[in-house]
Amino acid sequence: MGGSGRIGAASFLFGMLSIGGLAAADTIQLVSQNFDSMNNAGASNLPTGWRIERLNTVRTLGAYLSAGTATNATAGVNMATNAAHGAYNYVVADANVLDGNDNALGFLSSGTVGTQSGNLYFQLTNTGTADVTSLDIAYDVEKYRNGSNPAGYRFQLFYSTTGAVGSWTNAGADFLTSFTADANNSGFAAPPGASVNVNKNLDVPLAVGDSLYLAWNYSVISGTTTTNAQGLGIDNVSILGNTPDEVAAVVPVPLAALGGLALLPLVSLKRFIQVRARAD
Ligand SMILES: [Ca+2]
Ligand SMILES: [Ca+2]
Ligand SMILES: [Ca+2]
Repeated sequence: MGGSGRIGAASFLFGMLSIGGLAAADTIQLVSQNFDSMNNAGASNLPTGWRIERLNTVRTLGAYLSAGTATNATAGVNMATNAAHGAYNYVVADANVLDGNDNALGFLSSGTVGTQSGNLYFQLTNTGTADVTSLDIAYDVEKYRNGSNPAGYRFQLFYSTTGAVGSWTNAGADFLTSFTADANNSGFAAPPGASVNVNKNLDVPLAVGDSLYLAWNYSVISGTTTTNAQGLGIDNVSILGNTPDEVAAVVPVPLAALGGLALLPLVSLKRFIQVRARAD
């Protein structure tokens, strides 16, 4: 069949979908990660695709490829007031988890040089069959120790198409989680002492097969004094990809419009065109 027949069929479908009001954005789950499969040691490997890094400079990002693949410290219940700075595997007993422990990944600064910034990286790849036009990114920021640093501490999300030094874009206030100063540096008998859920849209596309690098930067909110830090972690990361050219409803297509393919359960105009192309 010729191209004109294809265009006619597509126009017919547009009309049908708008009349029925069936068009709806679809989403695909790209990531669901609670870190709970990690072991409970200080030196614990991160799940595939994740990297972790400590830098000597506040509010600074490095490079995905040069970051490490394991934590170097662990804490949980009653994190010590004199705990060392580091990249932490935060571990808390939880009977609902298969290995009995809920894990989260994060950092603690101190006055000692070594963890003025803590960066948690993830290489997000669209392994699906549909291009993604934007991302719904959700995660929890959990507090494992208070800190009396008057500037407070934060996690800020950044993103990059390469993961290289200097390539990072700030994801904005929607992805900034700040904690004001606490009265002390105490841990918690039942951590986390606070948990803030972030669930926002990041208006960045991700074509099939492409990668986007994400970086959660932990650091003091302002200034360069990193004593009396708060211990913060990231947990329960869920990333959905929005594919608005998908149509959730199943639309019957008349036999004539398909040239013999019969009644096709059509889930998207894009797929219809792909089917048409194969049929041709
Ligand atoms: Ca675990
Ligand atoms: Ca967890
Ligand atoms: Ca948790």
